[in-house]
Amino acid sequence: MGAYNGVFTQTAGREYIEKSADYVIDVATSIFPQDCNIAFATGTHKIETFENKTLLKGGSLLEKDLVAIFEGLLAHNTKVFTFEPLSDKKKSQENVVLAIGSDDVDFNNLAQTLNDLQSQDDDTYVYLPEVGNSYFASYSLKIRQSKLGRSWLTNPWYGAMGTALPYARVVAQRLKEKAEHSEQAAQTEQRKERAVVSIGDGGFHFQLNELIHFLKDQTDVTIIYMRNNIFHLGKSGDGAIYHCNDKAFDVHSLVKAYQGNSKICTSVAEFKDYFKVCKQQSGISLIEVPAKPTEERQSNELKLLNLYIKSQNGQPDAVKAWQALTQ
Ligand SMILES: Cc1ncc(C[n+]2csc(CCOP(=O)(O)OP(=O)(O)O)c2C)c(N)n1
Repeated sequence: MGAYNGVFTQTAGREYIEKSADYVIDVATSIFPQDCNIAFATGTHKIETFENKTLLKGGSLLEKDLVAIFEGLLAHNTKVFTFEPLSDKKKSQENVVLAIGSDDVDFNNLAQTLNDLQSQDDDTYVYLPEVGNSYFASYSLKIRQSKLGRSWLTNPWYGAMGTALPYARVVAQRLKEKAEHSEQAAQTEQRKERAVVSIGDGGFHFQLNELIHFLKDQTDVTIIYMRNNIFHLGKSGDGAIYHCNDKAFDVHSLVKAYQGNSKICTSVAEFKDYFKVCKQQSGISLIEVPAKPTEERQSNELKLLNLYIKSQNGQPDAVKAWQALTQ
């Protein structure tokens, strides 16, 4: 049915969940509300308040105990029904952003750009979005199964920046080990996986100490460096405190010091072409994307969140628009 996160959901399953579901088995979600993003606290997550619900909580690594329960259920002789999801084409097109080659690439089309790339590629991308605009934009990513068990990893406490590069370092190490093992075992299935970080310039700059490890370990990573020269998410003024970068900063010289490769990509087409090149390169590959902190360049998630905040602040147009979206 696709990922569900209340009003932020863009998959066809949302309508079914909100209008047709009469019973819910909630699997492995029983964690502190503070640690997750139940519709980013807008109160629009229908599962959260659903009465007729069973919560299944596992206690083993990668939910192996819950997998056993589902294997048991599949083998059980129970009456089944056919579920026909609305096809993605039939659902409302209003929020669907296309990644058009000549358009500038930015947060508004980053997820779609990556989804296009992932859908045409047999290899899996393991995404590591950093808190900031990258984190919110990452909710529209369509992910594949990874050998690691997860292909979207971010800080479990989503408020804290600072983990994307250290997580990527370990993910890249593990992917390298797994690739080496399958080579030794002469396995025919040699699908590669790639660590893909998306990160703002603010978050990147205070984790730079991690970059040396990719060189030392000879591991591979693609870093999407969303450069807007400010700490944008949560910014509430124009003070110098938000200026996390300098226009003269040359990220390419930095990447070169780590024997990596990089390029500035402005259009969606350039981004897609260079992303494919990065996948063939070893070590650090960085794509610098000039991002603009304007409303139309924000991800759908951020636009909705801003609308919610404005409606909570009582702006009449925003109140109306939010009601229309949620009723
Ligand atoms: C350790 C830490 N410090 C500060 C914050 C508050 N904070 C959340 S997002 C953000 C801005 C992120 O800026 P950047 O990495 O440049 O990404 P952008 O939002 O501009 O895309 C800040 C300062 C935080 N969440 N964690």
